[in-house]
Amino acid sequence: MKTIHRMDKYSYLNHNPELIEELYQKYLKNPEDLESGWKHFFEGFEFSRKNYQEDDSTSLAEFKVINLIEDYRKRGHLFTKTNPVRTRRQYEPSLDIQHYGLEEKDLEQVFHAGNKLGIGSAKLKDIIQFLERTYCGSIGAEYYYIRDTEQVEWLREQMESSQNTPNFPIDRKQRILAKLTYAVGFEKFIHKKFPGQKRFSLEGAESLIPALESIIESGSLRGVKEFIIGMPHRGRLNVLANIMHKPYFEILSEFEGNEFDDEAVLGDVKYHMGYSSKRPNSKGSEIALTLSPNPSHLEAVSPVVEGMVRAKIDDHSNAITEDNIIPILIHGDASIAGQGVVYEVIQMSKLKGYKTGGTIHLIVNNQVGFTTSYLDARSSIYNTDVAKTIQSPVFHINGDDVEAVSFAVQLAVEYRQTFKQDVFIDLLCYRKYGHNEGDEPRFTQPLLYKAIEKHPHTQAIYAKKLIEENSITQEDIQRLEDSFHNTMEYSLIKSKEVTKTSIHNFLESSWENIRRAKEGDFDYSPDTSVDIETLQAIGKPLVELPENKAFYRKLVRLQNNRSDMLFKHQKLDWAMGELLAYGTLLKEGHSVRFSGQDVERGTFSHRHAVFTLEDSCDKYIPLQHIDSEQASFSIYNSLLSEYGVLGFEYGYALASPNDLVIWEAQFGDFSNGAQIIFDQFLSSAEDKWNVMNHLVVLLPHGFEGQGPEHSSARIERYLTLCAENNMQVCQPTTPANMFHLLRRQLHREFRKPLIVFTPKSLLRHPLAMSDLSDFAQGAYQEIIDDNDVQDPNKITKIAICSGKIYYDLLEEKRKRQNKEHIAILRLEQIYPLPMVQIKAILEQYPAHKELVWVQEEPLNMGAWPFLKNNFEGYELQVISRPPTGSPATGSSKFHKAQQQDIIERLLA
Ligand SMILES: Cc1ncc(C[n+]2csc(CCOP(=O)(O)OP(=O)(O)O)c2C)c(N)n1
Repeated sequence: MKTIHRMDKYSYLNHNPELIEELYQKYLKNPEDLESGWKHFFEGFEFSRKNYQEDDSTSLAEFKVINLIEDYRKRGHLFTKTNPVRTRRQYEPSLDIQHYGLEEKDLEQVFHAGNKLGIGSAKLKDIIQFLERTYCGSIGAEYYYIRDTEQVEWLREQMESSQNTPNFPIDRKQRILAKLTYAVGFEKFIHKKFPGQKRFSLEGAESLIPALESIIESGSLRGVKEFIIGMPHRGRLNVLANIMHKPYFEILSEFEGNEFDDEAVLGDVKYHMGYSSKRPNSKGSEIALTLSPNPSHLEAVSPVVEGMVRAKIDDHSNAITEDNIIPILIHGDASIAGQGVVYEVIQMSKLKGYKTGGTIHLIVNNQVGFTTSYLDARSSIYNTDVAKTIQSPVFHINGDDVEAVSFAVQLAVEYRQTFKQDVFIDLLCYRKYGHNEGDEPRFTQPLLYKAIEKHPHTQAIYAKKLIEENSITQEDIQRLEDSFHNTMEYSLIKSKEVTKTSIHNFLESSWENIRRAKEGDFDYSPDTSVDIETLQAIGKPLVELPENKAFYRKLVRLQNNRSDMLFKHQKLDWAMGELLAYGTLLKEGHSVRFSGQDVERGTFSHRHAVFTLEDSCDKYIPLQHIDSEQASFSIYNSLLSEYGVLGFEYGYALASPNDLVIWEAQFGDFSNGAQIIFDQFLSSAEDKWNVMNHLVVLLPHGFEGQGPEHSSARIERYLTLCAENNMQVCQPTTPANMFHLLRRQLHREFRKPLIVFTPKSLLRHPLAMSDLSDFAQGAYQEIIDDNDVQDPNKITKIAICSGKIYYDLLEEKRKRQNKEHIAILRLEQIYPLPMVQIKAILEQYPAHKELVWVQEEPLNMGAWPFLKNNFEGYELQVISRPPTGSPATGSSKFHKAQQQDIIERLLA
């Protein structure tokens, strides 16, 4: 239906009674056919008619008032007093009564429409005063676009019944003032004692502290036991001190730049560190708080926090549910508007694989990003407009009205707890200094900073208000300030005794029994074998489908083939290797979580971990039917995101050290969309923040003549990130080795991220099959010897390669005569480079004169650039494609010629 805009409505009201009649008839037939504004309009009309039997002209005037009320609800947020330091932009049309066909003289007129606000029949001027107070004061609410009428009604009721005006008891006011005093005092103290040191002060936005306090307090009074917070640099130290209760002296000691207490880590700057703590609420109940460590990369922590929360919800060994854990994401106004990962995270919020029962988003809106004005930072009116994609309410609040802040965030918590949806709080404030304390803001924002200079700080504004209303005395305030100052002075003295900075192991309790990796850990792989009987018992339900359900015939055939592989031929393909790895881990009590694009079936149709019924969309997941005692298996096709989803899975793994957590890229090259997570988390987090992680990343890789895209997962990039055994980079070539690799992830006493380059065409290659007995013995083979070699003493040339090219070389070598002097080894783990294992194999070939690395990637890519520098003790030559800018050719013929050339160069 054509949308009728509000301006049109007045003219309809005044000049087009026929059109109103037409709309009314439509309304009578089906109210849902009308735009919601008109629907509400006619509801009001009906209400008046039924209750007051009015004549037409009175009804028309009532309509106009109802229309005005509706517009306050819808557009009132555009006319609020929410900006503490400057006037707002002007929006047209305004809410002036003239725009509604009403006049000055109507102000004294009584309208029944007041009933819609719960104030009974009332004069128009009183109705407007009510609306101004509710919708145009310190709180601007955007909620009328929500399509779920129950939510709209609920929000309306909450806000109108209270007129969005808090009526707090004195003790709550005093608590708010105390928090504000600590927040302000903390920044001032550090500013004075450590001049010139970066701290990304919260000054100008100190009401963030009472806001968080109110979220935590009201959440915990509604049963919430745990909050996991993600936030950027700004105000982080203040949050650590005044919300997380990290001791002041510890924070102050960090300004000394001491070395870290753990020599094995490099550490990070103080405003990136994570922290976990337990503290009581006002009634003494314990609340667990975690602040995730985060990199400088704004918003990168958002998906990570969501993943952590979800892992806790999924873990059935605790009592955590969506009801009692809340993720809190704190954003900057520039970063929430500009960073695409925010959108990715928000799109996850209602998906079954990723939802966390609603996130509280808190925006520290200081109206500037570094030096950039909000006018250059977004096209949307509000920084929070992304909220509308998921129909979340947004509260824009004047940060100087700290009671309004406390009140609105409490409402946000209640909304989250009632509807389990995301909610946004846009805290309008300012930034006292430049981007950091040493940065000159007047270079770029002279006018804004003139206003800020003259502006009293939030605590002074609130203290004045409380004194004026006799809630507190000037002496009380002085005492509060002095006492806080003394605490800080004492903490400063104590901080001087600290000689080393301790890196807190956040989420410590989950990681209790897991040690850090040490020297020698990678010289071998642990036994990960499973005996044949157990493999077949676990495998049986994996190769079957329920009798009473109908499946597409090709799927039935697939399962029959799998059954034959397992029981008849005892020779398994890649998919079976993978499924048995998951199955055996599940049986051992490790939950498995797997997500990525199209992972349920698998991009290359090899996995089929999920079977869709033929006559419905129901799904059957064999890995969930292994045993009544098994751990949980979940697999989710993800939204089309890399950055957000990888960040989520990284966070999930952080909070679940005993689960196998896997993310698979559709093709390996797409993983660069998530580069920030690889750089800032997976490869470096252990060094920076002393946190381990064991996320498995599967990246399909291999040069198969399919063009420049999808051939290379960029092995070289991962290898440049490797040092100090920070992560594992592997490329297994057999199903059994993949099985052992996945199992190894949880069969060691420490945890490390695992990047696996996985096959595409090799998934169905007849040579890339493994005997069942290979699963029943041994461990992950970091390097695989050449089993074709008859007499090791005759080997003069050794080729080492990795991945699919092995099979190309093998097939060609077998075809040719007189190649018995060449051995082909497979490097299945490129990092940590298994030199101990490599040496042991090379020593078996005493006559070898030539050692050559063969790769299908161009010379400037693949493992070669890494091996050239790290293959110590041997002279290694190389055969590869020539160096190129693009990873692979778009011509399948040229691809074949290049591949053949590589083979020739080895075998000629
Ligand atoms: C992804 C990313 N790009 C650039 C930067 C550099 N940077 C640091 S702070 C900042 C401005 C952030 O503005 P806003 O989100 O409004 O937060 P504020 O600093 O104003 O609190 C920028 C661009 C960054 N940290 N992360």
